[in-house]
Amino acid sequence: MNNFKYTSVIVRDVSDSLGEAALRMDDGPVVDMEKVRLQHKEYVRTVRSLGLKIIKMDADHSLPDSVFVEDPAVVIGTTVLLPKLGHPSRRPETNAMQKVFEGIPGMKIHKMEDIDPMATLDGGDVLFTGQEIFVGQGSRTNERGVKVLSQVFSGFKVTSIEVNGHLHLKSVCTLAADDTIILATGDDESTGIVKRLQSAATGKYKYLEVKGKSSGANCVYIESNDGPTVIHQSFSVYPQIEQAYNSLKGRKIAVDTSELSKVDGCLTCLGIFLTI
Ligand code: CIR
Repeated sequence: MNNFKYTSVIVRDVSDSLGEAALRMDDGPVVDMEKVRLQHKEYVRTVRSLGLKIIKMDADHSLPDSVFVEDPAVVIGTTVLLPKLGHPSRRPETNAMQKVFEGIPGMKIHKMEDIDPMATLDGGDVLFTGQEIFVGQGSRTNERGVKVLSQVFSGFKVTSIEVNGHLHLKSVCTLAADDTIILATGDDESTGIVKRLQSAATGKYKYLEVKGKSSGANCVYIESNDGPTVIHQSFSVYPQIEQAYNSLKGRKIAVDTSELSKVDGCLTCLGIFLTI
């Protein structure tokens, strides 16, 4: 299976209500919507430049967090899980997502709510390494959500990792190459998450650690026609990540989405990558 040989990506235009109403873990600086739109455009332009077809969903201004398409769908190959999102305000996001997948021939769609109405999960908690699936269990994903994920993706070993102090598992641990996981260990909580993942892992991985303030370590790993590529955050905004990414082989492209980080968005959350 060519797990990361992507052909297309689902993205969604930015909601006008993001700045005012998106969920955020901390009250912080005001979001500059013009900057958000420019950064999102640059992300889409970069992914397109890698030869991927863009499947663009219209913005929904009643759903402030809907640009973060990673959360309302988990896709491996032709199997799609539409989760019941952990936060109630985001749950309607799966409706438009379902329509998109119904329009793609060959996709097998599973709705979490039909399997277990009490289960919740966000796609940001799901780290697929090609060898196994790790799933963060914390504020958004519950034990029943983990169980449904294991049932739907029964061909893979699924291991739950307790996540505290951070929004999602992928806020701390992301795939940076087909055998490499980048780990952010900037605080006690992330160090704990990383330790739990490393001791539960059964696949063979290299680990790359980002010390100091951990935000910005999250990246997107893509095998396009041009070979493996990592899209990471800008070194000038997040100097603490530079050493780790410089030690990675292959092509690296920086895309600055730091304005979205004000509402806890990272790079993986902006796209759903498809191999079909
Ligand atoms: C939320 O709290 O749900 C959004 N403001 C941020 C979601 C980011 N999602 C992701 O990294 N997968």
